[in-house]
Amino acid sequence: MARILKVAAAQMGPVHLADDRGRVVQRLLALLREAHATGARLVVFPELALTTFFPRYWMEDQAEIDTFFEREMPNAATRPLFDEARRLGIGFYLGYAELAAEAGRTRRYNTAILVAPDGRIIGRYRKIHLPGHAEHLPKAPFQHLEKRYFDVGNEGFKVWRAMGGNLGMCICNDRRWPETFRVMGLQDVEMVLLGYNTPTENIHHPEPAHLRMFHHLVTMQANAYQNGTWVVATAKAGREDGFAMIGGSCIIAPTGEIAAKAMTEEDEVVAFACDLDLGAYIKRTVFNFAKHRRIEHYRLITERTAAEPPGAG
Ligand code: CDT
Repeated sequence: MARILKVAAAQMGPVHLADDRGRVVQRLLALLREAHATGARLVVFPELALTTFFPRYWMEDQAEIDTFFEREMPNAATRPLFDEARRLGIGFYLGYAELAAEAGRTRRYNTAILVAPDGRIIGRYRKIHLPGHAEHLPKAPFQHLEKRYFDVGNEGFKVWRAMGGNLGMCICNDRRWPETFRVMGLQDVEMVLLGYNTPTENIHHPEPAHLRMFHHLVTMQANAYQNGTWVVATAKAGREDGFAMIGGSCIIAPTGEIAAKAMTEEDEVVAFACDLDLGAYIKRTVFNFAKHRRIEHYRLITERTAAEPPGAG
């Protein structure tokens, strides 16, 4: 029998600084219900879905920074989302800023959780490839301070057996890295869930605006195919207090083809009935890892971080 998992990417338009959690959760609830009405059993919300993309702001007061973080999940603000998802029997991925106490120390992560249709949190991913910078760049049009506000994720790239398939998670910038997908591919991932906030402008190097969407799609399409997996990618899009971010939420098939894609930069649901067995022939043939991988030639991937020209070592 075919293993069909109908999944929805629940794209959000902008969340402004002045929007409180209650208002945001009302929007998430509306998206959840719309996704459920399409027949979806799993909904993917964006990265840092509960607040504006606050790493664009330079802040020095830790108490102010911490207002963007959640100390527990669910909490009073997000409980209605968990309750409604359980009532509808629908699972979800939610990205948020997590404040955690670990071995007596406070840690801050850019986190996503996987919540089962019965309301249990069954998976957690803490973002590993933190982009941007830690120092203030006063000349830049906005900041990208993920390296200042977050610790590097400490739980690896895991895959969970859930909803009838093998589900993995990552967050935004992780999607640009083949290592992210290959580590999950080696755990036989069948669907990778990810949320993102991608500014339309690259503050590190001027480049044509169209490249932001091209790179977003080309990396995920290639990695979907090379690992025989579905990819469900959900944006927080549009102009948050005037700062523009790309849309382009999409569901990508293991063939690398785009199965469904958002049209707007607003709250929008796109859904697709994904055959979790579609990637099997790719994993059996061209990307049969057991048969074709040559790990004896891949050592540099884990031994070396920065590129070094030949003869420099
Ligand atoms: N949120 C996030 O990871 N955004 C990055 C921006 C990269 S440029 C600093 C992204 O990969 O889309």
